[in-house]
Order: sequence, then C-alpha cells, then structure tokens
Amino acid sequence: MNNYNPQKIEPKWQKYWEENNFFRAEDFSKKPKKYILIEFPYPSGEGLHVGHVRSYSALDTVVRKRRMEGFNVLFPIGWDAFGLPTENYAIKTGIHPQKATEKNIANYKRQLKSIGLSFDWSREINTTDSEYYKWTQWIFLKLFEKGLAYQAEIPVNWCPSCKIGLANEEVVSGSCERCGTPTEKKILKQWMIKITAYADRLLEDLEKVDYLDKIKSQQREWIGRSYGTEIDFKLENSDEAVKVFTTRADTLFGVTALVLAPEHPLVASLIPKSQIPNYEEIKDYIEQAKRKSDFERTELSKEKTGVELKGIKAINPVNSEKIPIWVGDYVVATYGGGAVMVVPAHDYRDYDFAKKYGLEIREVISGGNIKKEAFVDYGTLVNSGQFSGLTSKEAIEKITNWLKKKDLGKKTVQYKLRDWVFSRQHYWGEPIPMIHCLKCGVVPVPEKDLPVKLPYVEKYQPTGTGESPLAVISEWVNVKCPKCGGFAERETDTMPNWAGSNWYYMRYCDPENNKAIADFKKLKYWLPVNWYNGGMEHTTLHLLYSRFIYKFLFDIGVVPTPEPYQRRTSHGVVLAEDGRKMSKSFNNIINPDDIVKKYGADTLRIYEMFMGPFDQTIAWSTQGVKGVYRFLEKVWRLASEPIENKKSSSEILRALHKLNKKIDEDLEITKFNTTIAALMEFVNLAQEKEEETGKDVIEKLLILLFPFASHITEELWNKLGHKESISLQSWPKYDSKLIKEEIITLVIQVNGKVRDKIEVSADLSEEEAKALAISREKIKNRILGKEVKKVIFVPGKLINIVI
Ligand code: ANZ
Ligand code: ZN
Repeated sequence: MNNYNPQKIEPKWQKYWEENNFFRAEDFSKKPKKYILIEFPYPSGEGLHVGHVRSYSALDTVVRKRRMEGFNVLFPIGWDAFGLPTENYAIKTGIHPQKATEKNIANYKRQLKSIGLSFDWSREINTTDSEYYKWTQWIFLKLFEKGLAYQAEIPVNWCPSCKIGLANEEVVSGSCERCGTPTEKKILKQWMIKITAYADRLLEDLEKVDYLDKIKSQQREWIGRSYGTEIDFKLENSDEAVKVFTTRADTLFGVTALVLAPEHPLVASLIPKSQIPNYEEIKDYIEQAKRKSDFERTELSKEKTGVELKGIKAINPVNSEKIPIWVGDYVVATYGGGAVMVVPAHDYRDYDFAKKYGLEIREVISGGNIKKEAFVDYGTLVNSGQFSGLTSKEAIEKITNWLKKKDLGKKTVQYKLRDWVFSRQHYWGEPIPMIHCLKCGVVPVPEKDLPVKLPYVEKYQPTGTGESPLAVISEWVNVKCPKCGGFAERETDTMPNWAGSNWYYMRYCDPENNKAIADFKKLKYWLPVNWYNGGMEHTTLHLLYSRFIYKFLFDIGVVPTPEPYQRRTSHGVVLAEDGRKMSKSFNNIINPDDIVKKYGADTLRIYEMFMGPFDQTIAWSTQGVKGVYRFLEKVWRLASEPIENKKSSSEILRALHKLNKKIDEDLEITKFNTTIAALMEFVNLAQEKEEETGKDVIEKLLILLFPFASHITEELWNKLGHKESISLQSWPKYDSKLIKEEIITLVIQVNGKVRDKIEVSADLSEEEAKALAISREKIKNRILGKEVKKVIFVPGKLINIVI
C-alpha cells in the first residue's frame, strides 16, 4: 500500500474530469434541473481568498450530490471585473486595468482549478468583456425608455485632495478611503435609477422566496415602508406650512416643538430675513452639521443637538397652540419632508431633546411614568380634547380623518429606500450609453450601436474637475447626434460596479447569445436560481438591486418568473489565525495555494466546511487543517486494501445508513460541519471494527464522501477496480428499516394544529427539528412572512410552531 499523496492524485483527476466534460450543464435536458449559484468573484491582485474557498467548496458539495441524485445541474463561474480596486491598482502601478484584469483572472482561474471545483467552465463570463457589457448597457437603455433612468443634481461625496467623486462605499467614517482626507459634498448631475417605483413589490414578493429570516428582514429594513400621517403645521402670520411625517398621530396633543433638518428649505429661506434674530447662530449650526456623517447625526445613542429659530412659531392644527420651531441635525433631510413634530413624553429622542433644552413634556397617552422616561407604547389618550379616552389605534385613524376634513393632513406612506445613484466619475466601468446633443438634449445611443466600447487609453487618472477621465478623450467624446446628425458629446460617466453584477446569472444560461441577454427558452428552463449563496455583506444592496432589475426585465417580457432566486443563504467570514481580518499589513494572509501544495485540495475544502457553522465568522486554524489531513489518511488506509467477501456486521451497516441519513438532512440546511463530523465518526468506527467492515461498506462510504473529497475518493474507487468514475454513481438511499429503532414520527403543528408528519431520528435536537420543520413545503407556506413567536418541542413526539 502506498501512502496518501494528494499532490500526485489531484491534478490527475482534475484533468480527467475536464477532458470528459463531466460538469457541463445541458440546456433542455430531460433530467430535472437545478441551478446553483455562488457570487462570482472580483479578480483582485491579491488572488483567491480562503473565504471564497469556504463558500465555493460548500456549494460544490451540494452540486456534486445533486448530480448523483440525477439532476442536470448548472454551477457556473465568471468574473465581476470592473470597478475601483483594479482602477486604483492601475493608477498606482501604471499597469492598464485591462492588462491587470487579464492577469488576475488567469491567476484566479488557475487557483480555482487547483481546488477541483466542479464549475461548468464552458459558460465563463466576464463583465468587462464588451460582448457582455453590451447587455448591461442595453438594460440601461430599456430603463431609460421606460422612464426609470433619469438625471438629477445631487450631492456627491467629494475628496478635495484626490479631486474625485466617491461612492458611499469609498467613504470610511467620513473620510476618503484612499487618502484619509475628510470628504465634502459637491453637487453634480448624476444618472439615477428609479428603484423606488418597485418598493412595494420588492417588499411583498419576499413572501414568494425562501431566504434566511435575517436576510428577509434586512431587505425589509432597507426598503423601510412605514404607514403614517402627514400633518401641516402652519406658520404664525403666514400661509406657509411645515409638513411633518408621523407614525403616531395619536400623540398630536403632546407636541411641544417642531424640529427641522438643517437642510430644510424653510431654514434657508428664513435666514436672510431679519425676523430671525439669532440667524448667525443658525448659520454656524448648519455649517457644523455639514461636517458630520449621517451616522453621527442619526445614531440613537448620540447626543441630540439643536438651536431654536427665534422669532417664529408654528401652530398645532388640532388645538391652535403656538409652538417653537427648532433646527436639529438628528432630523434626516431626505425622509418624510425633513421635519418632525416633537412629542417628548412618548418618544425617546424627543424626551432627551426636551430635557436638554427645557421643552415641556406633556403626557397624552396614559400608562407610563413620564417623570422618569418616555412612554412609547400604545395606550389610551388623555389630555387630548374630544379624542381623550380613545385607544392609540382608534385615535390615529380618527385624528387623521379629522385633519383630512380640515385639509390639514392625510394618510401617507414613507419609504427609507432611495433612488439609486448610477453615475461614477471613473474610467474602469461600463460607459453609460447616452449622448448629449446641443439641439436635441439627451439622446440614447441606438441599440444597433451597442456596445459603446470603453476606449483603451493610456491615461485613466482622475481629471480633478469632478468629471470622469473619459471626458478628456475628445476623439471618443465627440460624436454625431443619432437624431439630428449635429454636434454632440457622449456621456462620460460610467456605471457602478453593481451594474454588471446585478444580472450576470442570466447570462450563464446562454453566454454566447448576441441577439439577447439570453434566449427566453433557455431562461425558462434554468430560472429561477434554485439556491444562491454569497456573503452577508451582499444581502442588502446587491440582492435588492438584482431583484429589482430582474423584476423590471420580467415586466418587459425578458425573463420568465417574478423572482430570480428561490433560496438565498450566506456564509460567514474567515479570519486569520490571530483572529484579525486577513491583511497584507498584518502579514497574516493564508494563501490557498500554500495549503493545496502542502495538504491537498481535499483537505483544504473539507477543513473549511468543518471549521464551524457555515454562517458564522471563524478564525483559521492550522491545527484544524492537520486534523482533516489525518482523517483523509485514515480513509486512505481503510479503503486501500479491503478484504474481498468479508461480511459487514449489522452494527456497521446501521452506522452507515445513519451516516447517509445525516448527510441527506444536514446538507440541505447548510450544516456542512456536522456532516463532516459524522463522516469522521464513522471512519473511526470502521477502523476500530475493521474486522466487521466489508468492501460493500467501504464502497458506500466512498460514494458518501465523494461530494466532499472528490479526488481521494476517485482514486480509491479506481484502485478498487472500478472502471467508471465514482462521480457517475447514484447517490445511495438509506434504509429506514435498518435504523428503525431510532426513527420516530415527529408531528409538526402550526398554532397547535397538525400540519405535517415526518420521520426523524429520535435524538433530533430542538434546533434541528425547527430547521427541518420550517423547510417542509406544507409548513413553509403557512409561516411565510409571519413572525415565529414561539416553538414548543416535545422530543420524540412533536414540534409546535406558534406564529
Ligand atoms: C411624532 C412621534 C411621536 C413619533 C411618538 C414617534 C413617536 P419610522 O417608523 O422610521 O417611519 N421622523 C419622521 N421624519 C423624520 C426625519 N426626517 N428624521 C428623523 N425622524 C423622523 O419613524 C417615523 C417617526 O420618526 C415619526 O413619528 C417621527 O417621529 C420620526 F410618540 O412623530 B414620530
Ligand atoms: Zn441632436
């Protein structure tokens, strides 16, 4: 028996798989399809991160198992290659971004291949390829055609030292990510996308999909729909009114001030007027507010500040009381009209504000102790004129109606979601396919002229004027107007990184198509994506933007379903061995190449799935890697020379079937670590009872291990005399009779009513039972979109989900 030598066997099998096209997905196959997707990587100069390996390996395991289960699987890969990191690298080194991208992709590709992931490489895509971004531009033209792309003058983050506009992601606690200078705001004309038009559908259709609960709540919070009342507070001796948005119209009698955002137009219009005696103080305050980040201004725990606008008063519409008006920077300018009514007795922030500045605290909802703190719950109205005695709920309705009759207010809905700023003043992005004509104004580039290619130039440094580097390339900028043939100029802004990454998974269905994003029939066959896994940092914006673009394309008949992703999960970050983020400056980066070289790809992949619960942040452990390597050595020894015709004992058989079941269950709920623990346990048992472990059991074990450790199992399978690849074997079915004594029927109830029954092992934990129960079709539909209040679990008998 020779020793386990991954360096020898791994490249051999990788070559074999590739030559036999084992991982090609087949369009329109008769087999049922599964589309499994990982977020395509950004090919940076640093190379593949072990964090990529963690999620790709885990999903590759699922993919390989699905193929053995008889599915036609699409598991594609590509490159999200436009964007700042490469542009910055190019500016620093003088290497053109396109050259750098090519080099980085080649490196990533080599690395991914050395890990033996089963991607369908024939469908590889690259967002910087003009045949790809032609369609990114086409989507923009369609958005424009439907009135969903427009231009607006908006404040942009501006670095006065680098002289460039920065995306929000590039501003780190108020300073430029590149040079650390505090950023300012500069007003620039930007292209905007009207995602707000889809806010309700983006919210409501979350009911149709199976995302982790926390991902759904992130989506909901980002959209931030809030029902409430808009109330007009007239100014004393004036026809002007301040509109405020409140979710608590029931507290209207408790209002003791208004607070306006420093950017509120009324503030600017009042300052020049002499009736504001303290206008100098106000001006200073506004200047200070400008320098604070939104986070500093609105964070609940930060101290609230403000100044009174002396000399004017507002009138409470419900009782005609005169109330003071303040300017305060905790009020967000872009939400609900940029003004709030202050109810100190029933709102925490208002309470602090009133204590600090000596405003009256007037109780209008009974039930609390407002001497001590704000009472924010619903209750019964007091001190509220004809509305006293009503419950909060009734009063919100009645007071709103009363205001409506007097034309002083109305029911309304507010969203936190804002339109999407789509312009970047950078070189390394997709040109926005628009033309500005002196005569015709903004004219879209005709579809037949797509793609608008990014010019290959030597100079891509920032211009310093706030314009994109493309603006100085006059032979590219100057064009004939497509409408009138007259003198015109191209739009010089480029698209944000999101543009290419919000629709890429559609392109995998038909990557070579030059007539459409993809053939509709192919999209219909493959979509929706059955399972999408990616980083937690992408479950707000990327997920929202890509769902939006998809819905838009659905509306214009390009894609077949209302939602793109059936299921979405996320993985945790991998930290360095010292518990810090991996970084060149800490000199603590783990390079996957080194691990592959020393221990092999199978060890790297199993270790990363075993390191801890999939969704948790975990530090690297070299000890852990070694442990996995020893596990594979054991497998090697055990399976290298099994004795023919040895009969397996019933204990071993039972353990094997239990293992099979464990993998079936846990893999579906991303408990990769526990499946591996079970595999290790079984291998220990088989080694201990080698006399009772026959060849039949060893072969089954190899099949069960194949999705996790594909190279070693192919080699051992081959050594056992099989001519056909192990990857072509069917996934084994466990015999529930064999493990019978430990199988029980678990009753699943929703609100006390029996809704489903399921066979599970008697020692199932509450957590496992819950995960399993809510993944059942019958249960899923009943609890979709509802909050699980309580779970009652009687081990071995029932689980009751209370919603
Ligand atoms: C009076 C009031 C009394 C409020 C009370 C709450 C409790 P959501 O749920 O997030 O929509 N608000 C309104 N516009 C604001 C702005 N531009 N910046 C900061 N705060 C603003 O929150 C709505 C509540 O947030 C509104 O209801 C308002 O305070 C405040 F006992 O009005 B409330
Ligand atoms: Zn024209």
